[in-house]
Amino acid sequence: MNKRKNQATLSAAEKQAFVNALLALKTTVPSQIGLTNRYDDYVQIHVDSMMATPGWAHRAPAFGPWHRILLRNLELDLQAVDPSVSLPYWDWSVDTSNGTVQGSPWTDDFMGAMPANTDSVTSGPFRANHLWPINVREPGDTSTSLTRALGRTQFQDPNAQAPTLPTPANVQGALQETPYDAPQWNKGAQPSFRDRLEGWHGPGSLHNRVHLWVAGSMLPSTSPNDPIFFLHHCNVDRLWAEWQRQHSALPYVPAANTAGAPVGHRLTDPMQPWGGAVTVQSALDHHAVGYYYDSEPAPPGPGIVVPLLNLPGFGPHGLTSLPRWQRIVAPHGHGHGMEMGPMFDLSPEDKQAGGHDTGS
Ligand code: CU1
Ligand code: CU1
Repeated sequence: MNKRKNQATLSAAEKQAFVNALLALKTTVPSQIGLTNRYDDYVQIHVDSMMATPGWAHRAPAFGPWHRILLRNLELDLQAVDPSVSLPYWDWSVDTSNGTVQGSPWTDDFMGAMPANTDSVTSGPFRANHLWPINVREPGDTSTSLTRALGRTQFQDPNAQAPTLPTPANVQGALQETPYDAPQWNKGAQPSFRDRLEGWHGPGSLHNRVHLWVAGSMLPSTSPNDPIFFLHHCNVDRLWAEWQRQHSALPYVPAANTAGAPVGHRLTDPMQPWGGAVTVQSALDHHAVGYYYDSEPAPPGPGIVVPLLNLPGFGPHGLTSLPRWQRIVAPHGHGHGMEMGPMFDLSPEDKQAGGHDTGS
């Protein structure tokens, strides 16, 4: 079975293989939905997830399952380029430096080091004017290359500054929260592990804070433009898997047919754009999806079930019928298909503390 490793432990050769596979998706593997390349398909699908009503993937229960399948699909595409590659995770509660220190992903043999006085990525494999143009953009967004703040507040959203990353205590606190989700199944639902992991409540603003800390290309709905998106979400997925292990008696909620729960987020609902056999339920056991983490015991057996493998690539489900290229995150205007407001924000607890984390 596919083993996902902590990026801090990758060898130089493993880093290079991962980077090369990403570059291949961006430069040589064709799009399956009429875009420039296969990598950009993932950016567009993430945008589309926000355009649908109800949304497919955020501020609602399927936040965990939907991103799990998106990541697995990318991982399968990477493995079609190089079977030795698997998706690494960035444990942002431990490897917190924005410099080129041991364990940092911000090095020129991996995600790229940051220069001191700009938020432009100017070195490493994803640098400007090299192999990583930003093609899928929200209207009004003119940056055609990657930008990152990495905790420097002068380059961050002035309304949601994150000088620091979530702490191990923030993570441990969130892992204690049950049940998985709760009515109203939305942003701010409590108590809800999903809502706390996403970062809408609780100390540390976990997932959201990491987007706000990296900032730049990680702020809009096109955030998968930055490959760190996938290492970030891989860690988010790992934390969900850890929560599932620690609370194995607790079911996914909402169950099928739960009144008032959004379509696409109940247990047996198909998830878009995959549809068909890719349901919320099919994503619950990550071993059945085809991988495990180096931070958990190796599961017995090959464990390959993966309905995903037998499906065609992203089909027309829901994609061609959706309006594209409309600004979704509108600081001064209206969103489309979702509530107004920034895509990511600090929790009320962290807002009160001026962007600093607020304990555990
Ligand atoms: Cu997302
Ligand atoms: Cu995210």
